[in-house]
Amino acid sequence: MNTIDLRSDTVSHPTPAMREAMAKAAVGDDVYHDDPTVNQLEADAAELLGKEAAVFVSSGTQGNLCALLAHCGRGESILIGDTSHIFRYEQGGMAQLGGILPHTVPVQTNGTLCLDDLQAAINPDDEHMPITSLVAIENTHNAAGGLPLSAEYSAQVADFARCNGLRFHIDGARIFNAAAAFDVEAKSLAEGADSLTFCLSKGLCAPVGSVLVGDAAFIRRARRARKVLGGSMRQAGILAAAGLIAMHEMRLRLRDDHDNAQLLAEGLSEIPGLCVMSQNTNFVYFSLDDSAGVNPIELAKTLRDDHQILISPYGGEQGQFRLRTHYWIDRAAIDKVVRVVGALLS
Ligand code: TLP
Repeated sequence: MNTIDLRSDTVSHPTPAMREAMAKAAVGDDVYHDDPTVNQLEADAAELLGKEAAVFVSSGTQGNLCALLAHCGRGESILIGDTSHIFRYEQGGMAQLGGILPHTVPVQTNGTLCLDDLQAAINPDDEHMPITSLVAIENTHNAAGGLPLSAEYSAQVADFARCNGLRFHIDGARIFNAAAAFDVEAKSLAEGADSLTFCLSKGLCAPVGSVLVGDAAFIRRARRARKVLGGSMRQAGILAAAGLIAMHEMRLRLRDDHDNAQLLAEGLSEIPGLCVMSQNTNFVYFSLDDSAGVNPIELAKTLRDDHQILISPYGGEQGQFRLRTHYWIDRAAIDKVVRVVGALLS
């Protein structure tokens, strides 16, 4: 990738090792459970997250929706963060396709949901009201700036769910970033959860795919949900082969992306007129103040057109930007971004 693409970690391309493994992958018809590479990916994913079973899905959005459809019936309600990806950016699939009602609670600045808010949001046993059946959290939390949530917090939510007879789902699209940030095994962050979706296609560089894990009976229901969503795949081992490298090898280097994000944040924070708002895991947010004297949309355009640097303006004209590091952003790229942005703002 010659372009320095910091818009998201979803833009990361497959590595040469992935392309080679994809070309050589053993395949079969996965609807018959016949694809050895998919079977391997699912078995390894279940083990890595400390669950009984797993199902390979096409995206994080599909994994989350399969989970909600497998956990909840029509007319049931789930407790979910008001800035969570599931609530804000998945088209309300749970309501559109599953008749499931989101009941939102505020996401705290540290990315958590407050247990008192969750408790207060559970509907009483009253025939006027939907039955509250599930709580979902997001780790790392995208809208909270990539903040990782600890195993202790997950355990508290698991306790809360158990005491109140709720199921517990984690949107762990970037769960391995959270594990790298705390230097723990990802399974410790999933303990007590009934299900978790994680993505192979973001910082882990696989071209396509996510995995949903949970107990065997849940995964059977999730496979049915995936089928009705048109998400069953046939010789998907070609994709799973890249997924195996993502999960076993790329997961182990995510700390480098966090270190690069920190370097980027440190470099940018030296530039007058620019304020680094936050840096967590592989996310960096910055804003421009009036002294910068540059229109934020123009800045993004100049970076793209003249320097092949892609960043996401965030909040329109308000002058905020979102950057994400990943495998294809090395130290030289970080240095270049800091140098070029510094020159454009001087
Ligand atoms: N997030 C994407 C965009 O959709 C915003 C991004 O660039 O960050 N959960 C979380 C926490 C996510 O950040 C995303 C993707 C998903 C789920 C959905 O994953 P996909 O894109 O594979 O459906």
